[in-house]
Amino acid sequence: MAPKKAKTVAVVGAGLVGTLEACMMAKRGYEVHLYEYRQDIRQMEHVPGRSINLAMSVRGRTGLGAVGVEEQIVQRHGIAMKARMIHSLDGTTKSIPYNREGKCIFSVGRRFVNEVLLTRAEDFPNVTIHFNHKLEACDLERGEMTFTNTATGERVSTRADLMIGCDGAYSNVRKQMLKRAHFNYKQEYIPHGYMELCIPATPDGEFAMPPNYLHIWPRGNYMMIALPNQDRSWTVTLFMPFEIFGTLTTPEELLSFFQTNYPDAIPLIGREKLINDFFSNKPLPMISVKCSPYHVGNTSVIMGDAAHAMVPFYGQGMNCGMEDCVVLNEILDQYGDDLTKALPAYSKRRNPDAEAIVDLAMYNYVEMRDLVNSPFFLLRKKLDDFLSIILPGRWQPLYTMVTFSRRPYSSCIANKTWQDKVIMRVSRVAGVACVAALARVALQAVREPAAQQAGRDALMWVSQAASRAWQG
Ligand code: FAD
Ligand code: EGO
Repeated sequence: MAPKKAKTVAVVGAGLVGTLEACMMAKRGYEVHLYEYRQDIRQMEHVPGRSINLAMSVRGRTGLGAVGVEEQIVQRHGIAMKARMIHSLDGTTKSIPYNREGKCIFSVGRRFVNEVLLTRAEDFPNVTIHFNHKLEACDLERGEMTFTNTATGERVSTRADLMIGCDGAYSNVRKQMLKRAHFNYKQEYIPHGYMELCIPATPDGEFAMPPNYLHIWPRGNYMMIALPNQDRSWTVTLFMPFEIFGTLTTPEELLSFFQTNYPDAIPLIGREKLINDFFSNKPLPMISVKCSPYHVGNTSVIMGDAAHAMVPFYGQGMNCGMEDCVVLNEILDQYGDDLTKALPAYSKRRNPDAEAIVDLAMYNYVEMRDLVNSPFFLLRKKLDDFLSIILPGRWQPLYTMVTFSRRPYSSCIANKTWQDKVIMRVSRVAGVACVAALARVALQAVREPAAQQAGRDALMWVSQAASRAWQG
Protein backbone atom coordinates (compact mmCIF):
# COMPACT_ATOMS: atom_id res chain seq x y z
CA MET A 1 0.00 0.00 0.00
CA ALA A 2 1.36 3.43 -0.87
CA PRO A 3 2.03 5.57 2.21
CA LYS A 4 -0.71 8.01 3.06
CA LYS A 5 0.56 11.40 2.03
CA ALA A 6 0.61 14.31 4.43
CA LYS A 7 -1.42 17.20 3.16
CA THR A 8 -1.21 20.01 5.67
CA VAL A 9 1.94 21.52 7.10
CA ALA A 10 2.15 23.98 9.99
CA VAL A 11 5.37 25.99 10.11
CA VAL A 12 5.89 27.64 13.49
CA GLY A 13 7.98 30.83 13.26
CA ALA A 14 8.20 33.12 10.24
CA GLY A 15 11.84 34.14 10.69
CA LEU A 16 14.57 33.55 8.11
CA VAL A 17 14.21 29.77 8.12
CA GLY A 18 10.44 29.38 8.67
CA THR A 19 9.55 31.62 5.72
CA LEU A 20 11.96 29.75 3.42
CA GLU A 21 10.68 26.38 4.61
CA ALA A 22 7.07 27.50 4.05
CA CYS A 23 7.96 28.38 0.43
CA MET A 24 9.74 25.04 -0.08
CA MET A 25 6.79 23.00 1.22
CA ALA A 26 4.31 25.11 -0.75
CA LYS A 27 6.34 24.34 -3.88
CA ARG A 28 5.98 20.64 -3.08
CA GLY A 29 2.22 21.10 -3.06
CA TYR A 30 1.40 20.98 0.64
CA GLU A 31 -1.25 23.18 2.20
CA VAL A 32 0.97 25.40 4.37
CA HIS A 33 0.02 27.44 7.43
CA LEU A 34 2.76 29.73 8.71
CA TYR A 35 2.36 30.95 12.30
CA GLU A 36 4.32 33.91 13.65
CA TYR A 37 4.39 35.39 17.14
CA ARG A 38 5.14 38.93 15.96
CA GLN A 39 2.95 41.16 13.84
CA ASP A 40 3.71 41.56 10.13
CA ILE A 41 7.16 43.19 10.08
CA ARG A 42 6.37 44.68 6.66
CA GLN A 43 3.94 47.00 8.37
CA MET A 44 6.25 48.04 11.19
CA GLU A 45 8.25 51.23 11.26
CA HIS A 46 10.96 49.79 13.48
CA VAL A 47 11.65 46.10 14.06
CA PRO A 48 13.18 45.43 17.46
CA GLY A 49 15.62 42.60 18.00
CA ARG A 50 19.02 41.41 17.10
CA SER A 51 21.54 41.79 14.32
CA ILE A 52 20.55 44.25 11.65
CA ASN A 53 22.65 42.69 8.93
CA LEU A 54 24.14 39.28 8.29
CA ALA A 55 26.83 37.66 6.17
CA MET A 56 25.19 35.54 3.47
CA SER A 57 27.23 32.88 1.71
CA VAL A 58 26.70 29.96 -0.64
CA ARG A 59 24.65 27.73 1.66
CA GLY A 60 22.07 30.43 2.31
CA ARG A 61 22.08 31.44 -1.33
CA THR A 62 21.31 27.88 -2.41
CA GLY A 63 18.17 27.96 -0.26
CA LEU A 64 17.09 31.33 -1.63
CA GLY A 65 17.76 30.12 -5.17
CA ALA A 66 15.44 27.14 -4.70
CA VAL A 67 12.48 29.49 -4.22
CA GLY A 68 13.62 32.06 -6.79
CA VAL A 69 14.62 35.00 -4.59
CA GLU A 70 18.40 34.76 -4.65
CA GLU A 71 18.87 37.34 -7.34
CA GLN A 72 16.54 39.83 -5.65
CA ILE A 73 18.22 39.43 -2.27
CA VAL A 74 21.89 38.87 -3.07
CA GLN A 75 22.54 40.52 -6.43
CA ARG A 76 20.22 43.50 -6.08
CA HIS A 77 20.30 44.18 -2.34
CA GLY A 78 23.42 42.49 -0.93
CA ILE A 79 26.72 44.32 -0.56
CA ALA A 80 29.72 42.23 -1.57
CA MET A 81 32.43 41.81 1.05
CA LYS A 82 35.42 40.68 -1.00
CA ALA A 83 37.99 40.72 1.79
CA ARG A 84 38.35 41.18 5.49
CA MET A 85 39.91 44.44 6.58
CA ILE A 86 41.82 44.05 9.82
CA HIS A 87 42.09 47.20 11.95
CA SER A 88 45.20 47.31 14.15
CA LEU A 89 45.40 49.20 17.41
CA ASP A 90 47.49 51.96 15.80
CA GLY A 91 44.75 52.60 13.24
CA THR A 92 46.52 50.95 10.32
CA THR A 93 44.49 48.49 8.26
CA LYS A 94 45.38 45.55 6.08
CA SER A 95 43.08 43.62 3.86
CA ILE A 96 43.19 39.93 3.02
CA PRO A 97 40.98 38.81 0.11
CA TYR A 98 38.60 35.93 0.74
CA ASN A 99 39.24 34.22 -2.50
CA ARG A 100 41.46 34.54 -5.54
CA GLU A 101 38.58 33.50 -7.78
CA GLY A 102 36.62 36.51 -6.54
CA LYS A 103 34.14 34.57 -4.44
CA CYS A 104 32.83 36.76 -1.65
CA ILE A 105 30.30 36.98 1.13
CA PHE A 106 27.38 39.42 1.08
CA SER A 107 26.03 41.73 3.73
CA VAL A 108 22.23 41.54 3.71
CA GLY A 109 19.64 43.19 5.95
CA ARG A 110 17.82 40.74 8.21
CA ARG A 111 14.58 42.65 7.83
CA PHE A 112 14.86 42.84 4.04
CA VAL A 113 15.52 39.09 3.68
CA ASN A 114 12.63 38.28 6.01
CA GLU A 115 10.24 40.62 4.14
CA VAL A 116 11.14 39.25 0.70
CA LEU A 117 10.59 35.70 1.95
CA LEU A 118 7.25 36.61 3.57
CA THR A 119 6.07 38.15 0.31
CA ARG A 120 7.35 35.16 -1.66
CA ALA A 121 5.43 32.82 0.68
CA GLU A 122 2.27 34.86 0.20
CA ASP A 123 2.62 34.49 -3.58
CA PHE A 124 1.79 30.80 -3.20
CA PRO A 125 -1.99 30.25 -3.20
CA ASN A 126 -1.45 27.32 -0.79
CA VAL A 127 0.26 29.39 1.95
CA THR A 128 -1.64 31.19 4.72
CA ILE A 129 0.30 33.38 7.12
CA HIS A 130 -1.06 33.89 10.63
CA PHE A 131 0.63 36.81 12.37
CA ASN A 132 0.22 37.54 16.08
CA HIS A 133 0.04 33.81 16.75
CA LYS A 134 2.14 32.63 19.65
CA LEU A 135 2.57 28.88 20.03
CA GLU A 136 1.71 27.99 23.62
CA ALA A 137 1.60 24.20 23.56
CA CYS A 138 1.70 21.33 21.13
CA ASP A 139 1.27 17.57 20.93
CA LEU A 140 4.17 16.41 18.80
CA GLU A 141 2.72 13.01 17.92
CA ARG A 142 -0.72 14.24 16.98
CA GLY A 143 0.42 17.47 15.34
CA GLU A 144 -1.93 19.48 17.53
CA MET A 145 -1.08 23.05 18.45
CA THR A 146 -2.51 25.76 20.65
CA PHE A 147 -1.79 29.40 19.87
CA THR A 148 -2.67 32.63 21.59
CA ASN A 149 -3.76 35.36 19.23
CA THR A 150 -1.83 38.23 20.77
CA ALA A 151 -4.01 40.81 19.02
CA THR A 152 -7.33 39.52 20.33
CA GLY A 153 -6.21 37.45 23.32
CA GLU A 154 -8.21 34.43 22.12
CA ARG A 155 -6.90 30.86 22.10
CA VAL A 156 -6.69 29.04 18.78
CA SER A 157 -6.38 25.25 18.53
CA THR A 158 -5.45 23.56 15.28
CA ARG A 159 -3.75 20.49 13.84
CA ALA A 160 -1.57 19.58 10.87
CA ASP A 161 -0.19 16.39 9.35
CA LEU A 162 3.32 17.81 9.78
CA MET A 163 4.47 20.45 12.24
CA ILE A 164 7.79 22.19 11.50
CA GLY A 165 9.34 24.13 14.38
CA CYS A 166 11.34 27.09 13.05
CA ASP A 167 10.83 29.13 16.19
CA GLY A 168 14.42 30.10 16.88
CA ALA A 169 17.05 29.58 19.58
CA TYR A 170 14.49 29.55 22.43
CA SER A 171 12.14 27.25 20.53
CA ASN A 172 8.89 26.21 22.16
CA VAL A 173 8.54 23.20 19.85
CA ARG A 174 11.96 21.98 21.03
CA LYS A 175 10.84 22.51 24.63
CA GLN A 176 8.12 19.92 24.03
CA MET A 177 10.70 17.51 22.59
CA LEU A 178 12.76 17.90 25.77
CA LYS A 179 10.06 16.11 27.73
CA ARG A 180 10.47 12.96 25.68
CA ALA A 181 12.70 9.95 26.23
CA HIS A 182 15.77 9.56 24.00
CA PHE A 183 15.94 13.28 23.21
CA ASN A 184 19.47 14.59 23.76
CA TYR A 185 20.02 18.22 24.59
CA LYS A 186 22.92 20.45 25.47
CA GLN A 187 23.06 24.22 25.75
CA GLU A 188 25.76 26.67 26.67
CA TYR A 189 25.83 30.42 27.24
CA ILE A 190 29.21 32.03 26.58
CA PRO A 191 30.59 34.75 28.89
CA HIS A 192 30.48 37.27 26.04
CA GLY A 193 27.57 39.50 25.14
CA TYR A 194 27.15 41.58 22.00
CA MET A 195 25.98 45.08 21.32
CA GLU A 196 25.22 46.71 18.00
CA LEU A 197 26.42 50.24 17.31
CA CYS A 198 26.27 52.31 14.15
CA ILE A 199 28.71 54.20 11.94
CA PRO A 200 26.49 56.63 10.04
CA ALA A 201 27.04 57.66 6.42
CA THR A 202 29.24 60.74 5.97
CA PRO A 203 27.51 64.16 5.59
CA ASP A 204 27.80 63.81 1.80
CA GLY A 205 26.10 60.43 1.96
CA GLU A 206 29.11 58.17 1.49
CA PHE A 207 30.40 55.11 3.35
CA ALA A 208 32.70 56.27 6.15
CA MET A 209 35.01 53.27 5.53
CA PRO A 210 35.84 51.40 2.34
CA PRO A 211 32.75 49.30 1.50
CA ASN A 212 33.04 45.77 0.13
CA TYR A 213 34.93 44.61 3.21
CA LEU A 214 34.09 42.80 6.41
CA HIS A 215 35.86 45.07 8.89
CA ILE A 216 37.37 43.30 11.91
CA TRP A 217 39.02 44.75 15.00
CA PRO A 218 40.55 41.66 16.66
CA ARG A 219 41.60 42.50 20.22
CA GLY A 220 41.69 39.11 21.90
CA ASN A 221 39.02 39.21 24.57
CA TYR A 222 37.24 42.13 22.89
CA MET A 223 36.24 41.81 19.26
CA MET A 224 34.49 44.21 16.98
CA ILE A 225 33.21 43.83 13.42
CA ALA A 226 31.34 46.04 10.95
CA LEU A 227 29.11 45.07 8.02
CA PRO A 228 27.87 47.58 5.42
CA ASN A 229 24.21 48.59 5.04
CA GLN A 230 22.29 49.70 1.94
CA ASP A 231 21.93 53.25 3.33
CA ARG A 232 25.74 53.53 3.49
CA SER A 233 25.87 53.21 7.23
CA TRP A 234 27.70 50.39 9.01
CA THR A 235 26.38 48.10 11.70
CA VAL A 236 29.16 47.61 14.20
CA THR A 237 28.96 44.67 16.58
CA LEU A 238 31.00 44.78 19.74
CA PHE A 239 31.63 41.42 21.43
CA MET A 240 32.98 41.32 24.98
CA PRO A 241 32.40 39.62 28.32
CA PHE A 242 29.28 40.80 30.19
CA GLU A 243 31.65 41.48 33.08
CA ILE A 244 33.47 44.14 31.04
CA PHE A 245 30.21 45.64 29.74
CA GLY A 246 29.32 45.98 33.42
CA THR A 247 32.41 48.07 34.18
CA LEU A 248 31.55 50.70 31.56
CA THR A 249 29.02 52.75 33.49
CA THR A 250 29.88 56.36 32.63
CA PRO A 251 30.60 58.20 29.35
CA GLU A 252 34.17 58.79 30.58
CA GLU A 253 34.75 55.07 31.18
CA LEU A 254 33.27 54.22 27.78
CA LEU A 255 35.38 56.77 25.90
CA SER A 256 38.55 55.74 27.64
CA PHE A 257 37.78 52.08 26.84
CA PHE A 258 37.34 52.96 23.17
CA GLN A 259 40.41 55.21 23.25
CA THR A 260 42.43 52.24 24.48
CA ASN A 261 40.98 49.53 22.26
CA TYR A 262 39.31 51.10 19.22
CA PRO A 263 40.68 54.64 18.87
CA ASP A 264 40.02 54.74 15.11
CA ALA A 265 36.33 53.91 15.63
CA ILE A 266 35.52 56.93 17.84
CA PRO A 267 35.48 59.58 15.09
CA LEU A 268 33.67 57.15 12.77
CA ILE A 269 30.81 56.53 15.20
CA GLY A 270 31.00 60.01 16.75
CA ARG A 271 31.47 60.67 20.46
CA GLU A 272 27.91 61.74 21.16
CA LYS A 273 26.37 58.92 19.17
CA LEU A 274 28.67 56.33 20.73
CA ILE A 275 27.66 57.43 24.24
CA ASN A 276 23.98 57.62 23.32
CA ASP A 277 23.78 54.29 21.53
CA PHE A 278 25.89 52.44 24.08
CA PHE A 279 23.89 53.55 27.09
CA SER A 280 20.48 53.15 25.46
CA ASN A 281 21.28 49.52 24.59
CA LYS A 282 21.82 46.41 26.64
CA PRO A 283 24.39 43.76 25.74
CA LEU A 284 22.63 40.61 24.51
CA PRO A 285 23.52 37.00 25.33
CA MET A 286 24.69 34.30 22.93
CA ILE A 287 23.64 30.68 23.28
CA SER A 288 24.87 27.49 21.66
CA VAL A 289 22.48 24.53 21.39
CA LYS A 290 22.94 20.94 20.27
CA CYS A 291 20.18 18.35 20.29
CA SER A 292 19.04 15.18 18.59
CA PRO A 293 17.01 13.78 16.99
CA TYR A 294 15.26 16.63 15.16
CA HIS A 295 12.02 14.77 14.54
CA VAL A 296 9.22 12.93 16.34
CA GLY A 297 7.58 10.11 14.42
CA ASN A 298 6.19 11.29 11.12
CA THR A 299 4.52 14.40 12.54
CA SER A 300 7.12 16.91 13.80
CA VAL A 301 10.57 18.27 13.01
CA ILE A 302 12.65 21.26 14.12
CA MET A 303 14.92 23.29 11.84
CA GLY A 304 17.18 26.35 11.97
CA ASP A 305 18.19 27.83 15.33
CA ALA A 306 15.48 25.73 17.02
CA ALA A 307 17.58 22.66 16.19
CA HIS A 308 21.10 24.12 16.36
CA ALA A 309 21.61 27.63 17.71
CA MET A 310 25.26 28.63 17.43
CA VAL A 311 27.48 31.50 18.51
CA PRO A 312 27.85 33.99 15.62
CA PHE A 313 31.64 33.71 15.18
CA TYR A 314 31.51 31.90 11.86
CA GLY A 315 28.67 33.83 10.24
CA GLN A 316 26.87 30.55 9.49
CA GLY A 317 23.69 30.40 11.64
CA MET A 318 21.30 31.60 8.96
CA ASN A 319 23.27 29.89 6.19
CA CYS A 320 23.07 26.56 7.98
CA GLY A 321 19.35 27.01 8.72
CA MET A 322 18.64 27.73 5.06
CA GLU A 323 20.73 24.72 4.04
CA ASP A 324 18.52 22.65 6.40
CA CYS A 325 15.58 23.49 4.12
CA VAL A 326 17.56 22.40 1.04
CA VAL A 327 18.54 19.12 2.69
CA LEU A 328 15.00 18.27 3.84
CA ASN A 329 13.75 19.05 0.35
CA GLU A 330 16.29 16.63 -1.16
CA ILE A 331 15.31 13.92 1.29
CA LEU A 332 11.59 14.38 0.56
CA ASP A 333 12.44 13.95 -3.13
CA GLN A 334 14.38 10.82 -2.32
CA TYR A 335 11.54 9.22 -0.31
CA GLY A 336 8.65 10.49 -2.40
CA ASP A 337 7.32 12.52 0.54
CA ASP A 338 6.96 9.44 2.77
CA LEU A 339 7.44 11.23 6.10
CA THR A 340 7.80 8.01 8.07
CA LYS A 341 11.07 7.45 6.22
CA ALA A 342 12.05 11.03 5.40
CA LEU A 343 12.01 12.55 8.91
CA PRO A 344 14.35 9.98 10.51
CA ALA A 345 16.59 10.18 7.42
CA TYR A 346 16.69 13.96 7.82
CA SER A 347 17.68 13.77 11.50
CA LYS A 348 20.33 11.21 10.74
CA ARG A 349 21.82 13.10 7.81
CA ARG A 350 21.67 16.62 9.23
CA ASN A 351 22.68 16.09 12.85
CA PRO A 352 26.43 15.44 12.32
CA ASP A 353 26.73 18.47 10.05
CA ALA A 354 24.72 20.81 12.27
CA GLU A 355 26.75 19.77 15.31
CA ALA A 356 29.94 20.25 13.30
CA ILE A 357 29.16 23.91 12.54
CA VAL A 358 28.01 24.52 16.13
CA ASP A 359 31.45 23.24 17.18
CA LEU A 360 33.30 25.23 14.52
CA ALA A 361 31.54 28.42 15.57
CA MET A 362 32.48 27.81 19.21
CA TYR A 363 36.03 26.95 18.18
CA ASN A 364 36.30 30.24 16.26
CA TYR A 365 35.10 32.08 19.35
CA VAL A 366 37.82 30.48 21.47
CA GLU A 367 40.46 30.91 18.77
CA MET A 368 39.70 34.57 18.12
CA ARG A 369 39.59 35.26 21.85
CA ASP A 370 42.73 33.41 22.89
CA LEU A 371 44.93 33.04 19.83
CA VAL A 372 44.61 36.02 17.51
CA ASN A 373 47.68 37.59 19.10
CA SER A 374 49.72 34.40 19.04
CA PRO A 375 52.48 34.25 16.38
CA PHE A 376 51.61 30.60 15.68
CA PHE A 377 48.05 31.52 14.75
CA LEU A 378 49.21 34.05 12.16
CA LEU A 379 51.88 31.67 10.90
CA ARG A 380 49.28 28.96 10.36
CA LYS A 381 46.90 31.38 8.53
CA LYS A 382 49.75 32.45 6.24
CA LEU A 383 50.91 28.89 5.65
CA ASP A 384 47.31 27.92 4.76
CA ASP A 385 47.13 30.76 2.24
CA PHE A 386 50.49 29.76 0.76
CA LEU A 387 49.47 26.11 0.43
CA SER A 388 46.16 26.99 -1.20
CA ILE A 389 48.12 28.95 -3.83
CA ILE A 390 50.68 26.25 -4.61
CA LEU A 391 48.10 23.43 -4.40
CA PRO A 392 45.11 25.02 -6.14
CA GLY A 393 41.92 23.05 -5.56
CA ARG A 394 43.71 20.52 -3.36
CA TRP A 395 44.26 22.66 -0.28
CA GLN A 396 41.53 24.95 0.96
CA PRO A 397 41.61 26.87 4.22
CA LEU A 398 38.80 25.83 6.58
CA TYR A 399 37.01 29.19 6.30
CA THR A 400 36.95 28.80 2.50
CA MET A 401 35.50 25.27 2.66
CA VAL A 402 32.82 26.31 5.15
CA THR A 403 31.91 29.60 3.50
CA PHE A 404 32.35 29.07 -0.23
CA SER A 405 31.38 25.44 -0.72
CA ARG A 406 28.49 23.19 0.15
CA ARG A 407 30.81 20.48 1.38
CA PRO A 408 29.08 18.96 4.44
CA TYR A 409 30.26 20.78 7.58
CA SER A 410 31.41 17.50 9.17
CA SER A 411 33.53 16.79 6.10
CA CYS A 412 35.10 20.28 6.40
CA ILE A 413 36.24 19.31 9.91
CA ALA A 414 37.53 15.94 8.70
CA ASN A 415 39.51 17.66 5.94
CA LYS A 416 40.93 20.16 8.44
CA THR A 417 42.00 17.29 10.72
CA TRP A 418 43.80 15.72 7.76
CA GLN A 419 45.46 19.07 6.92
CA ASP A 420 46.65 19.46 10.51
CA LYS A 421 48.17 16.00 10.36
CA VAL A 422 50.01 16.76 7.11
CA ILE A 423 51.34 20.02 8.54
CA MET A 424 52.48 18.23 11.69
CA ARG A 425 54.34 15.63 9.64
CA VAL A 426 55.91 18.14 7.30
CA SER A 427 57.05 20.36 10.14
CA ARG A 428 58.53 17.40 12.02
CA VAL A 429 60.44 16.33 8.92
CA ALA A 430 61.53 19.93 8.36
CA GLY A 431 62.72 20.09 11.97
CA VAL A 432 64.75 16.92 11.57
CA ALA A 433 66.17 18.18 8.27
CA CYS A 434 67.37 21.32 10.05
CA VAL A 435 69.19 19.20 12.60
CA ALA A 436 70.72 17.23 9.72
CA ALA A 437 71.94 20.42 8.04
CA LEU A 438 73.48 21.55 11.30
CA ALA A 439 75.18 18.20 11.71
CA ARG A 440 76.72 18.56 8.26
CA VAL A 441 78.05 21.99 8.98
CA ALA A 442 79.55 20.72 12.22
CA LEU A 443 81.04 17.83 10.28
CA GLN A 444 82.83 20.08 7.80
CA ALA A 445 84.15 22.19 10.64
CA VAL A 446 85.80 19.22 12.29
CA ARG A 447 87.82 17.61 9.51
CA GLU A 448 89.04 14.82 11.68
CA PRO A 449 88.48 11.27 10.34
CA ALA A 450 87.03 10.03 13.63
CA ALA A 451 84.61 12.94 13.70
CA GLN A 452 83.64 12.22 10.09
CA GLN A 453 82.66 8.69 10.99
CA ALA A 454 80.62 10.01 13.91
CA GLY A 455 79.11 12.55 11.54
CA ARG A 456 78.11 9.86 9.03
CA ASP A 457 76.50 7.91 11.86
CA ALA A 458 74.67 11.04 12.91
CA LEU A 459 73.46 11.66 9.35
CA MET A 460 72.22 8.10 9.12
CA TRP A 461 70.38 8.48 12.42
CA VAL A 462 68.90 11.79 11.32
CA SER A 463 67.59 10.41 8.03
CA GLN A 464 66.04 7.47 9.85
CA ALA A 465 64.42 9.86 12.30
CA ALA A 466 63.04 11.90 9.40
CA SER A 467 61.56 8.79 7.88
CA ARG A 468 59.99 7.85 11.23
CA ALA A 469 58.64 11.41 11.63
CA TRP A 470 56.98 11.15 8.23
CA GLN A 471 55.41 7.78 8.96
CA GLY A 472 54.25 8.55 12.51
P1 FAD B 1 14.80 33.28 14.01
O1 FAD B 1 15.37 34.18 12.98
O2 FAD B 1 15.07 33.59 15.44
O3 FAD B 1 13.22 33.23 13.78
C1 FAD B 1 12.37 32.61 14.69
C2 FAD B 1 10.98 33.15 14.49
O4 FAD B 1 10.07 32.41 15.29
C3 FAD B 1 10.84 34.60 14.92
O5 FAD B 1 10.18 35.33 13.92
C4 FAD B 1 10.03 34.54 16.21
O6 FAD B 1 9.22 35.67 16.41
C5 FAD B 1 9.20 33.29 15.97
N1 FAD B 1 8.78 32.62 17.21
C6 FAD B 1 9.52 32.35 18.30
N2 FAD B 1 8.79 31.73 19.24
C7 FAD B 1 7.54 31.59 18.72
C8 FAD B 1 6.32 31.02 19.22
N3 FAD B 1 6.25 30.49 20.43
N4 FAD B 1 5.23 31.05 18.42
C9 FAD B 1 5.30 31.59 17.19
N5 FAD B 1 6.41 32.14 16.66
C10 FAD B 1 7.52 32.14 17.42
N6 FAD B 1 23.92 33.98 10.64
C11 FAD B 1 24.56 34.03 9.44
O7 FAD B 1 24.38 33.14 8.60
N7 FAD B 1 25.39 35.07 9.14
C12 FAD B 1 25.65 36.07 10.03
O8 FAD B 1 26.42 36.99 9.73
C13 FAD B 1 25.02 36.02 11.31
N8 FAD B 1 25.27 36.99 12.22
C14 FAD B 1 24.66 36.91 13.45
C15 FAD B 1 24.95 37.89 14.40
C16 FAD B 1 24.37 37.84 15.65
C17 FAD B 1 24.72 38.89 16.67
C18 FAD B 1 23.46 36.79 15.96
C19 FAD B 1 22.81 36.72 17.31
C20 FAD B 1 23.16 35.82 15.01
C21 FAD B 1 23.76 35.86 13.76
N9 FAD B 1 23.49 34.90 12.78
C22 FAD B 1 24.13 34.94 11.57
C23 FAD B 1 22.56 33.76 13.06
C24 FAD B 1 21.16 34.03 12.54
O9 FAD B 1 20.66 35.21 13.10
C25 FAD B 1 20.25 32.87 12.92
O10 FAD B 1 20.88 31.65 12.68
C26 FAD B 1 18.94 32.92 12.13
O11 FAD B 1 18.23 34.08 12.45
C27 FAD B 1 18.09 31.69 12.46
O12 FAD B 1 16.84 31.77 11.82
P2 FAD B 1 15.57 31.04 12.41
O13 FAD B 1 14.47 31.34 11.45
O14 FAD B 1 15.90 29.66 12.76
O15 FAD B 1 15.28 31.79 13.79
C1 EGO C 1 41.53 37.70 12.67
C2 EGO C 1 40.61 37.77 11.65
C3 EGO C 1 41.60 36.57 13.43
C4 EGO C 1 31.81 36.95 13.02
C5 EGO C 1 39.75 36.70 11.43
C6 EGO C 1 40.73 35.50 13.20
C7 EGO C 1 34.71 34.80 11.17
C8 EGO C 1 36.04 34.42 11.38
C9 EGO C 1 32.22 37.38 14.27
C10 EGO C 1 33.87 37.69 12.09
C11 EGO C 1 35.35 35.84 9.11
C12 EGO C 1 31.18 36.23 8.70
C13 EGO C 1 32.63 37.10 11.93
C14 EGO C 1 36.67 35.44 9.33
C15 EGO C 1 39.80 35.55 12.17
C16 EGO C 1 31.06 36.87 9.92
C17 EGO C 1 34.36 35.50 10.03
C18 EGO C 1 37.03 34.75 10.47
C19 EGO C 1 34.27 38.10 13.32
C20 EGO C 1 33.46 37.95 14.41
C21 EGO C 1 32.24 36.65 10.61
C22 EGO C 1 37.70 35.80 8.32
C23 EGO C 1 29.87 37.65 10.37
C24 EGO C 1 38.90 34.37 11.93
N1 EGO C 1 32.39 35.65 8.64
N2 EGO C 1 33.03 35.92 9.79
O1 EGO C 1 38.62 34.99 8.13
O2 EGO C 1 37.56 36.88 7.72
O3 EGO C 1 38.35 34.37 10.65
F1 EGO C 1 35.47 38.67 13.48
CL1 EGO C 1 34.02 38.52 15.95
